[in-house]
Parts: sequence; structure tokens; C-alpha cells
Amino acid sequence: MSEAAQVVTDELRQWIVAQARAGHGADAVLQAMKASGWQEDIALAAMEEVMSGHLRDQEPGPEAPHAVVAAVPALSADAGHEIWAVDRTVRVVLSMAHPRIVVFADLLSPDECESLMAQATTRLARSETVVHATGGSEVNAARTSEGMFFSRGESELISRIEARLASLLNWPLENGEGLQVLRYAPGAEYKPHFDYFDPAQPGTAAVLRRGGQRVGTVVIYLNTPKEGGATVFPDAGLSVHPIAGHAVFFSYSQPVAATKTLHGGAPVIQGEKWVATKWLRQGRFD
Ligand code: PD2
Ligand code: ZN
Repeated sequence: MSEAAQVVTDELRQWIVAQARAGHGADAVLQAMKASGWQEDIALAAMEEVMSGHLRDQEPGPEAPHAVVAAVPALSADAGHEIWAVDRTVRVVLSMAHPRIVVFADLLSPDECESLMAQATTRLARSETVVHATGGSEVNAARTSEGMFFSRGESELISRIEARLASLLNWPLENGEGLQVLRYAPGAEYKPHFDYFDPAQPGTAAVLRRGGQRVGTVVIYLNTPKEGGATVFPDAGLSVHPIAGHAVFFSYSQPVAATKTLHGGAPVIQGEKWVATKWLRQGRFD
């Protein structure tokens, strides 16, 4: 199929919606479109466009862990290089369409960064990763940081940051997981991974019962490490260097590698690296 022919017709729209309603997985729909000649990028964009108008208010059910995702967080279409988010002007320093990656400056003030690190310090423990086979979690050599979770709304500071993120990203505060703070010592890293839950894993249905799929991530830098510790996106050839108060946001409209949101935390070489991560779910995370 020529590129000119890759136009989203009403017929294609209806077909995508029918696949989603039937509970077919995003990857299966994507593969079927590719098999009939669609380019991967264009097929994914078509799924995103079509699904953003459908099922938005439908609670993702545990019976359909594979189902095509409906909508993703998005900056308002007219967002310029400065965005007013409740109580603060946040600056946009990089914006990429595919993969969807936005880098912000001034998301947190220096005082807010310091307070978050101070509030997290005594609660840090070796980070764990989700075991996809069971839905549980365990210590993993691929993730050598220490971390802790704040509950949503746990303090005035946490509530303030959560409200700011919800406004900035146009995504309901209730769809966010609790903020996670991570501390990486020199040599610590987080090997490349996807943040969505793998629909093919048996433990995923259990994880999705609470809030559905992850559809976006915000990694906020709380300090500026002396050397190393960039957040890397190998499929985009992009490295985001940690600077206190800055953040990188990326979204994935479907739980598929074609979103090119593979990312990792490169080893810290000198000094410590502190981040706060907010994961955004498809539905309410209660
Ligand atoms: O700390 C990072 O740069 C990083 C990299 C990859 C954090 C995460 N993933 C995460 O918290 O998901
Ligand atoms: Zn991650």
C-alpha cells in the first residue's frame, strides 16, 4: 500500500472499534493492520485516533486485560512553551510526537525537590519490579535503586504536585498511582523496560483490575547528579539528562513495543540521582 493510500477511512474506524469491543489485543490489531499493508507508525496512530473517541468512560474490566486502550494523557493542543498548571508556570523544553515524549523544566521548585527527598529518606528500601507471571513484585538485578511510595494525597506537598500534574497532562488525578521516589547510588541503574504491563503475562489480569493499563509516565528529577543517570530511550535515540526540577513525560497509547517507549535509567557515575515517578492509569486507581 502506498503512503498516500494510508488514510483512516470510516470503514477502518469501524473495524478498529469492533476489534476493541470484541476484546482483541492491541498487538493483534496492530499485526493484522500491518499484514494488510499498513505501516506500523500509521497503524498505531490510527488506533490512537479512533480509540480516543471511544470507550473513554468505560471502566477497563479484568475480563479484558488484552483490550485495546481508549485514550492517553495529552497536553492541550494549544500548549505553547509555557503552561500554567494550577499554581506554577511549567516550561516545555522538548516535545516529540512519536514516541510521545515531552521534557519539562520548572515542574518543581528547588524547595519542593528538597522536601520530597527529605520526606522519602527514612522510608527508602531496595526497589522491586512487578513479576508479570504472578502480578506480585520482587528484588531484581535490573533495578538497583532504592525506593518508596507515597500514598495519593498523603501530604500537602504530595497533593500539590499531583494537582499540578493532573492539570499539566489533562489526566484525572484519580487515575494516577501514588508517587514513587527512587534514589540511585553511584553504579545503580534501571535497565531498559516498558512501563505498561505485558498483556501476554498471566499476572497482568490481576494487576489491571485496579485502574487498568498504564498509559503514561512522568519521571521528575529531584537533584542533578554529578555525572551519568540519564533517562534513555533507545528506540528514539534520545537521552534526557537529569536536572533538578525538570521532568520527562512519555505516553503509550497501547501496550505495544511499536510505541517506542522502551526506556531505562543509565548508570549513575558520580554522585546520587533522585527521581519521583508518577504512573498514569487508564481508569481510577483506588
Ligand atoms: O530514573 C529513571 O531515569 C527511570 C528510568 C526508567 C525511571 C523509570 N524508568 C521508572 O521509574 O519507570
Ligand atoms: Zn520506567
